[in-house]
Amino acid sequence: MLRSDQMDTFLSDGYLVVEDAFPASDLDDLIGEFNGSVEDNAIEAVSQGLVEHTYPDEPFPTRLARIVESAADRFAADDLGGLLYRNLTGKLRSPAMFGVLTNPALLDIVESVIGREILAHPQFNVRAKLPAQDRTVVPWHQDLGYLQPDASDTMMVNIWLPLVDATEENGCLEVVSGSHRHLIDHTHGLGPAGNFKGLTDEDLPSGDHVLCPVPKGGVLLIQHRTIHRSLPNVSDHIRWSLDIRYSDPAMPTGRDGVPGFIARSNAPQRVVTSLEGWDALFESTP
Ligand SMILES: O=C(O)CCC(=O)C(=O)O
Repeated sequence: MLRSDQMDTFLSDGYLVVEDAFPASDLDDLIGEFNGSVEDNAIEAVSQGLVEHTYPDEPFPTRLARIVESAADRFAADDLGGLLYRNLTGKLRSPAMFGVLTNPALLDIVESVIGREILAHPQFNVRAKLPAQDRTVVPWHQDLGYLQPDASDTMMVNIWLPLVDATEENGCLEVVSGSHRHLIDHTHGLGPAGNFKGLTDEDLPSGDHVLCPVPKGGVLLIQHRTIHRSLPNVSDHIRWSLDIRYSDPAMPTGRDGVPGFIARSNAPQRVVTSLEGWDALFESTP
């Protein structure tokens, strides 16, 4: 649970870093899954001639980057929708991802803010942010700018958590303190690769710009109007991260037609307790 001073900061500034939210080893299963996907994808990419090497001895924080760098056509290898990123980006549904989304320590933090009825929100992302990769440098934005406006009054707890220590050098997030009180129209075509909706410097309300390095096992909490961006990764390794969200199941998610799942509730029969249960929601959604 958050302490009352942490709650006060989250509500007044619109963000909070909790450096020791859960044991870093709680991420081992997910990192294990990602290692397996990096390996499987690399073997297939070598057999297709897309890349030269699988780099089996390279550790998790660098392996995918070394593999991509080995490609003769780096642009093709670095296609975020392509083979090397299969099961490594976006809205991945897997056993370990379900495990992180239902991590009791994370749900305790969320419960401190929105109470015991908790929906794991349908909008979430796995991100592998490689060094010197323009397409993963995210410009200033509010998450609400990416949701339908009916979610405007839904209190959300947006949790950003790194799978390696996130630093200024490898592209941690930066927030505008107090910006959660504003709602600002977003513009298409921003970011160094022009691939994101976002806000220009001129759009920003006043408020301190605060860099938010987060160690592995820690989290950055923001709200759905908190203005934030991610910095370029100028390190030699990948900044792996998840951004996941939680909200009150009784309130609009801003993602009509995409199911979230009940992760905690006073009515135990409502709680989804397995990946299969989460998958089943997609089968029953028209
Ligand atoms: O992880 C990143 O680089 C960007 C994350 C972000 O902007 C978000 O979670 O809304």
